Amino acid sequence: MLLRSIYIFLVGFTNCFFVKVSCSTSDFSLEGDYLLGGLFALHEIEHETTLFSTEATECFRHSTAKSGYQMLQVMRFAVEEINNSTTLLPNVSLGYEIFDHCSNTQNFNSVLSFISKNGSIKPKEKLKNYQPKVIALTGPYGSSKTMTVAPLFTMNLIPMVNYGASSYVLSDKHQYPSYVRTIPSNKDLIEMIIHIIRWFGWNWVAFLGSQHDLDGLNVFNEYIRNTGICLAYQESLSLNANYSQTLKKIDKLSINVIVIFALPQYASKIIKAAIANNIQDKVWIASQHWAMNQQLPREPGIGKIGTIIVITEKLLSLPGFNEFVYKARGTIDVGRNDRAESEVQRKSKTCNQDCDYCSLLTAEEIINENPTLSFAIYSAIYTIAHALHKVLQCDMNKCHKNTMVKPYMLLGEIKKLDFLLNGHHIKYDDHFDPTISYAVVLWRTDVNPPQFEMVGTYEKLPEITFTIDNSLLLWHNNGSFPFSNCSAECEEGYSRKPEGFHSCCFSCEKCPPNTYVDFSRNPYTCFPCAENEWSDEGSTTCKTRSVVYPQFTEIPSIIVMISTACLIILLFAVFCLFAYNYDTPVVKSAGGSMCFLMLTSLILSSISVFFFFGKPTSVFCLLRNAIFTFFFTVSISCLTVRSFQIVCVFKMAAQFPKVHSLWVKHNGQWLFIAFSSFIHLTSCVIWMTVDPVKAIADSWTFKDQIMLICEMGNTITLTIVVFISWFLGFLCLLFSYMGRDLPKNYNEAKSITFSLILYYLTWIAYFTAYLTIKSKYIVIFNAVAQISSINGILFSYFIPKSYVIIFQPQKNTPAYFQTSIQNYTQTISRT
Ligand SMILES: *[C@@H]1O[C@H](CO)[C@@H](O)[C@H](O)[C@H]1NC(C)=O
Ligand SMILES: *[C@@H]1O[C@H](CO)[C@@H](O)[C@H](O)[C@H]1NC(C)=O
Ligand SMILES: *[C@@H]1O[C@H](CO)[C@@H](O)[C@H](O)[C@H]1NC(C)=O
Ligand SMILES: *[C@@H]1O[C@H](CO)[C@@H](O)[C@H](O)[C@H]1NC(C)=O
Ligand SMILES: *[C@@H]1O[C@H](CO)[C@@H](O)[C@H](O)[C@H]1NC(C)=O
Ligand SMILES: *[C@@H]1O[C@H](CO)[C@@H](O)[C@H](O)[C@H]1NC(C)=O
Ligand SMILES: CC(=O)N[C@H]1CO[C@H](CO)[C@@H](O)[C@@H]1O
Repeated sequence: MLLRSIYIFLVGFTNCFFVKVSCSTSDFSLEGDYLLGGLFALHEIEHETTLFSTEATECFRHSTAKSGYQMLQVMRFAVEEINNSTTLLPNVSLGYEIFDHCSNTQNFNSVLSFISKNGSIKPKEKLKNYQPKVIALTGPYGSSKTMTVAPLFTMNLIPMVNYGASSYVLSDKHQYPSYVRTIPSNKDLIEMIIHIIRWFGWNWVAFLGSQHDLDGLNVFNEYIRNTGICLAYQESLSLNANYSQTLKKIDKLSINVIVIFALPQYASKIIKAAIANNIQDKVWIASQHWAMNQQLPREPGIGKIGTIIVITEKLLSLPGFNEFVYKARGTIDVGRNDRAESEVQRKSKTCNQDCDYCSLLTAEEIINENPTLSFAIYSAIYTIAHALHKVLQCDMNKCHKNTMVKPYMLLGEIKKLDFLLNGHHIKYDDHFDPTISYAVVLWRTDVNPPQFEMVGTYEKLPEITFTIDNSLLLWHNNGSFPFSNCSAECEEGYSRKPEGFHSCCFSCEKCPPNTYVDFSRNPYTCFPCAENEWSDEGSTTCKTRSVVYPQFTEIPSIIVMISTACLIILLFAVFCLFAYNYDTPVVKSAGGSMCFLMLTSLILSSISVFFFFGKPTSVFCLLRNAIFTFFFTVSISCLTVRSFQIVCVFKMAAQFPKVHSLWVKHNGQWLFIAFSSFIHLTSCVIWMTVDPVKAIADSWTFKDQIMLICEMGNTITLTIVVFISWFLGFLCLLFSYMGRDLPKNYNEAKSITFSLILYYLTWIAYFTAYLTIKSKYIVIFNAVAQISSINGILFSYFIPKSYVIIFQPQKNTPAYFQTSIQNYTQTISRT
């Protein structure tokens, strides 16, 4: 940078003294109390020659740029308006010096002239004493040209109020302290482009920048982070790049949205290449550099390439400008006549500048040029004027003209400015960037002549508001909305599965059952549902499961409970009946006191049925199963002993009298009951402690329900428990079978067999159902199995005896029993 500056300096110096500037009246200069500088590109250099050549560029040798001349006229218009104004700078006149600045590196005489004082430059002069020729300047056009010359102005804090350099590097006030601009920086433009892309929901875009404007691409890459936009293709083009190859690549990648962030000469090459290569139906988003280009929309075949959306500052017309141009042309026309007469005279008119085409342009040609930057130039001049107004402490009528005006003073005032210009707020932020509103403009290439139609706006102040009127947009393919995503969005209930490098490219997968996908949370994951929730395949939410268990109030529960209550009442009644008739032979033959143990056990085991209903808890689970099993087994062991004793009395007493007497002496029946009950109780305790039954929530049987059930505990211990009671039952069956030919009133073979078979069958049925049927009502089967087991014993064993006690008292006498025993003994001895 330093070397370059020194080089520029030297080249400039030499030029400065050779090109002697002295002009009276022309488009390029105006006398005034205070001079402003203006740098406009009236010519365009197609190919810059190498830097290290000592020759200064002569702009007029290069191709013309009519828009530059129009910009120059805008500046002149603004200055004249300010001069005419009686309030802004009363009795103070502004003048200007304007130069054609066409080269990035090789025409600095203008710049050096601006910073010189009375024809010479004193680089080491103090800021306070420094009084260059111009108090401020506007221009040049383009970021790289600006960056090249900026050091010469920023060195002495001469305000550069720029209308045409948008690089965001220039916002850095450490490097460019005196750089002010009236056009948006690239950062703002890129933000705006991203807003457009997001508005239409595209995520697969290409970005074409130019080598001169690298920061557009950098800013774009930085700002699309976290927006979901994928930059599918990017390239910074040089003027002699192979454009058709680039466009073909873009087409191959199915990118339908192309951002062109480049100066007009690049843009027109791209658009022309697109037309030549038959690239069709794309959306082109244009940066403001070429937004309002006048030639491109007239290009034949441009309608085919798709829709062109451009962003630009809100187009603010300059009232009075057209009249100004017409008037100015009138005077120049006179000058042209003069020219015919005297070549020398013409030279002196344009003086420092050679601009042949300038004086040949008609007023219409000037007015019809690209108006994009007009307001930027206009507001740049007004910004300087308002700052000067403050520095000179002007009021409505007069200014303190004897105040010394130094450039750095203007800069300080510009920072604080806030004024209305044509109803538009002019204000600068901390980076000297303007707070501006933009317009989204559609190129109507379908009409003749082509038109620019405003379809949306973007305001930065007071807050960012962005609107597009979708109904105004005419899309290229018969109005159907253009698609530019790498992958189409997944359907509801499908999650994305990444494919390749870009986050926008994915395939879709249906979420499995009991998971859901929530795009606002993470579109790439199927989240599992919570424990108490469920979902079908391909869901976006989970539904709550219903919690089910047999409730007290349900009909089946009520029926079961009522019948259990009846059963208990009946058992209790039998208990009372037997107690009342304790001394009768029927009760004695039925086992006497043992009957009360049996009945009590049966009553207790019936009570367990009530624990099947209501919300299961671990206590309920324990009570419903363990109590029943234990007490019912006690009853069975009583029955077993009972059958055994009958067989004993009648058969063994005769054959093994010693054994019988031992049995009687030691209360064998109670010992047996106590023993078997103890064994069973132990097994029950083991069952309950090794792996206690507990209430669990079954969420796997039904997808939409949680069944509250009791787990059956350890299978082995459970089997032992069941086996003991079943084995006792089996013994009972065996003994009653042995005593099947005993006297009728002692013979319980049939009833015991019946009750035990019923017991086995109901439990086999229950276990079968338990293994096959899945329902909350399965526990009711369990309860029914318990009730019927109890009923079996009650109805086959106790009810017939009760019947005899109540209705056949004649059979309930010792005499009757004696008779039947005698009959039996006779029968036995006969056989
Ligand atoms: C400035 O004033 C002159 C004379 O009063 C008038 O002819 C001219 O149009 C004015 N210019 C502008 C830009 O208002
Ligand atoms: C305008 O300025 C000139 C000198 O530049 C001065 O002679 C004249 O009095 C001023 N007029 C007013 C109204 O201030
Ligand atoms: C400008 O320079 C010329 C000679 O080149 C000299 O006569 C004149 O006094 C100088 N003016 C100022 C204001 O220094
Ligand atoms: C651009 O590349 C294509 C091949 O992709 C080639 O055919 C064409 O000649 C090239 N054009 C230029 C100007 O280099
Ligand atoms: C647009 O519509 C016209 C007729 O309405 C049809 O001929 C043409 O193929 C359509 N173009 C597209 C891209 O759909
Ligand atoms: C394209 O992707 C964006 C998100 O990146 C999304 O909002 C939009 O709906 C998608 N468009 C289509 C048509 O799938
Ligand atoms: C060229 C031009 O418009 N000059 C004007 C500058 O302003 C003064 C008044 O402030 C006019 O008298 C000039 O005509």
